[in-house]
Amino acid sequence: MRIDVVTIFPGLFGPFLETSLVGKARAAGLVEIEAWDLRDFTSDRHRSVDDEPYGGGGGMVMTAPPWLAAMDRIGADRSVHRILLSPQGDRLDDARVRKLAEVGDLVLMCGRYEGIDERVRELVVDEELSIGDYVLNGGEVAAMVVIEAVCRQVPGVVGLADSVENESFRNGLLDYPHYTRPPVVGGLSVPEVLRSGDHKAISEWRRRMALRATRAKRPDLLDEG
Ligand code: 9D3
Repeated sequence: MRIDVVTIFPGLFGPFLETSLVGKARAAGLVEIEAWDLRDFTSDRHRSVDDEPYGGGGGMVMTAPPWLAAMDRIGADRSVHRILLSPQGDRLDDARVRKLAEVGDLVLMCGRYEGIDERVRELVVDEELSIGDYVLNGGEVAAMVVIEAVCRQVPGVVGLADSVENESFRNGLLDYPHYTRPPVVGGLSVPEVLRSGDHKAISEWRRRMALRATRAKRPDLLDEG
């Protein structure tokens, strides 16, 4: 799995790519991720990436040439799947994440300002994704969401394949409640069954609690299943 990110803020990705599961996956050579600076693909003295919109109106629009130059270079030697993160995109969900993990070579394009010149979309974008109905300042945080979710699906990244398999959304249910030491916190005890050593009873209790949580908070997940 290789992921290239193109952004005017490559610095945002530094610690993110080095920390936790994503950092370990890279260190283990399971995923290769690189953040490119869009301004490195400009050809003017000011390295500008935006201009005023044709037709007027407020705000600025990202110009096409740096994007086209970046897409010419990234993936020139191989076949890549180019994803534009944008509020107009299809909503990201677990099914889409699993599909992306199977693609292999992804390029994540992070927009800023009011948006990108429409011709970039027409010429080089394969897929457009949003992470939800709220306004972000640009695609960078959304790209991190895609990276983290996709990396988890790469075989070997999550130590036990089993834990991905049993994960929330995979079985269509929300998670059951978790407890660890100490046994009493603020007067609240750990449910007795979890300390019983009865693995069958524990597993039944967890299933029951997962169903209860799903019914209460996300009944839509039960309808679909
Ligand atoms: C306030 C500006 N909006 C006018 C209707 C349009 C707009 C343009 C650019 C709103 C947000 C953005 C920047 N957002 C993204 O690039 C973005 C995003 C998001 O805002 N929400 C959820 N997913 C994504 S993916 C990329």
